Amino acid sequence: MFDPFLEELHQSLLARGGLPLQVNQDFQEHSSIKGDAVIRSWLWNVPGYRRWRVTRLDGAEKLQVLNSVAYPEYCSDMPLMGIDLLWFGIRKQLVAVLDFQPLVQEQAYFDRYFQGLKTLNSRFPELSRETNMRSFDPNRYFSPWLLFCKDGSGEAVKSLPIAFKEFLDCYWKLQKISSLDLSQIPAEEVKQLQIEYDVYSVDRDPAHGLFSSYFGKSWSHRFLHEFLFPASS
Ligand code: BLA
Repeated sequence: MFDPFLEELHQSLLARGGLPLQVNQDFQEHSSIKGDAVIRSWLWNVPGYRRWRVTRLDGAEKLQVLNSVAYPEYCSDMPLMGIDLLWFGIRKQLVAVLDFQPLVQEQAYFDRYFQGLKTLNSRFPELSRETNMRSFDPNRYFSPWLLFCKDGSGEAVKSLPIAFKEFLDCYWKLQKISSLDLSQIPAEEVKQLQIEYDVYSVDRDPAHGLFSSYFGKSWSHRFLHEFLFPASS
């Protein structure tokens, strides 16, 4: 069900001068032990970003996932872009998280980068209802205006395509803000904060259990440490 979103994202990357990079064969495409799911990943070289990864997990009617993170170059203190879309077929539930993941939780930083996301958040209340984070700390690498829902009513599914497109458009605009207004966090600090993002996320990400059940512990451990959050190892 997330193929149109994947297509939208990839088209958007191409339009911004993105070029696909070779992904390690082990991670490019991998089937689950039982053969009931396939996980595929892409890496993009996009001007202004040091890493842009995309992962799609197709577990047929049981589970669908689209996940992506953009890491800006260290010379920009722009937020990372985080996408985590999950569809659990058995409980007919959409879990959607879209955020500009802030490097720091400071008012001046929020004022600089979050006007657009703030507006988007207020326009899509059905995608912004969830407040309860069990594994992550909402005050670390998440913004107060993230789009976050766990919805079984079908309401959020309807508005997701338009919200997704606008979310991407809104993120592209940050590059302009960042280039007009010189990065205020020094590059060395941005680098440390991006590394900490990987170190923090690899421990907290609730994908661990899910990956292990489909792909076994060893592959999942490598995928998490080497592809999803490479600065963690
Ligand atoms: C939640 N993400 C989840 C959950 C799973 C994943 C299984 C729990 C869903 C539930 O409530 O039942 C799955 N995470 C994945 C998968 C990948 C992954 C499959 O990284 C990799 C392919 N997660 C992100 C990013 C964001 C994010 C970039 O990877 C930010 C936008 C957010 N995911 C996020 C949040 C939750 C979540 C906030 C809710 C977790 C909580 O309750 O603390």
